[in-house]
Amino acid sequence: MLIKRPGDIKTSDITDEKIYHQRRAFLQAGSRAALAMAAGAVLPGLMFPGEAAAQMAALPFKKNTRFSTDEEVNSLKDITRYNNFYEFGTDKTDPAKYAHTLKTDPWNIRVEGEVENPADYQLEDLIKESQLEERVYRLRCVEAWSMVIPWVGIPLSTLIKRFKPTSKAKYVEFTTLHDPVQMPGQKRGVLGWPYVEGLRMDEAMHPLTLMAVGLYGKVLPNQNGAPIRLVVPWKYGFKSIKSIVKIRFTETMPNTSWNLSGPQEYGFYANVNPSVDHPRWSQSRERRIGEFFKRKTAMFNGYQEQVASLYSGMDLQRNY
Ligand SMILES: Nc1nc2c(c(=O)[nH]1)N[C@H]1C(S)=C(S)[C@@H](COP(=O)(O)O)O[C@H]1N2
Ligand SMILES: [Mo]
Repeated sequence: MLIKRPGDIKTSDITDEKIYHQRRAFLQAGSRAALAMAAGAVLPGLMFPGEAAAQMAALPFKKNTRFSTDEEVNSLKDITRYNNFYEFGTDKTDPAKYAHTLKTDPWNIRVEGEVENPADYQLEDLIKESQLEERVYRLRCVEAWSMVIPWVGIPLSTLIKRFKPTSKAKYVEFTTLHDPVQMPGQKRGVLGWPYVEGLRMDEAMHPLTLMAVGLYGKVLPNQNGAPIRLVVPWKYGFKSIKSIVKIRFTETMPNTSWNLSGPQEYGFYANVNPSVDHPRWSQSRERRIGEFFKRKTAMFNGYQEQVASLYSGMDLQRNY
């Protein structure tokens, strides 16, 4: 497979690849869904989704090298066609095929609970008023594969400071959109819907924790959790909840979808930890997508230096 560093990637490469796939999907589907996709594109009046994608284009961002790995990034193809997003099916290729039914503009985020400024925020405004950063992070799935992804996003701490949680707020709960029409996978009971996740307040405020709105310098593709998803690089991928419509500050530990579906297998913390195995498989190694040989999984996915202090004194065998 093709591995490139972000600097080597020409905008034209990405745009061309995107246009190609969308046009192909358009031609193959030739259906109402494809027309809906064209109609729902960011720029009204453009009939061909490929052209809309070309315009969607670049997000303004500043590179954050301090928080970026210099490992090779995965290709756009890997990042956008090997996904977990059960709202669109459980196969890795389902989200790329079906997530075009999600309408991401306009997008509202409700902020509620233990917070001084509860409100409905328009995503567009939050983005306009923030400095977007590019950060290249490792993502490690509990299923023992991993990728390196050049995200573009806003540090979650920046948003939280703006929302002003009260002194009672000890946790943050995130909720994905619940709409079985736009997300047909929600018609099946593979998980409880909507998908929910949570972080302890210090984890949410940690400088590595990002709310991504883009990747590879472009608006986030639907299959990666458009228009806004969480990225917590030292935790298993499932903590990084997609297509977020609600952020709630709570005094008590919130429920999480995976913990509800299998408490023995998926704990609240879900820190990447090679010495605590999943009950059905080892967590000591992982396969980087695009590579053949497995590599060793690092404690906290390699972010130990930055995050270990969050868990000092905690038994990580018990709090998995
Ligand atoms: N709403 C929602 N968020 C989700 C999931 C999901 O099924 N639904 N899957 C999670 C899992 S298991 C992983 S590994 C990552 C995958 O993110 P990616 O497709 O951008 O690589 O998304 C996470 N966020
Ligand atoms: Mo995952």
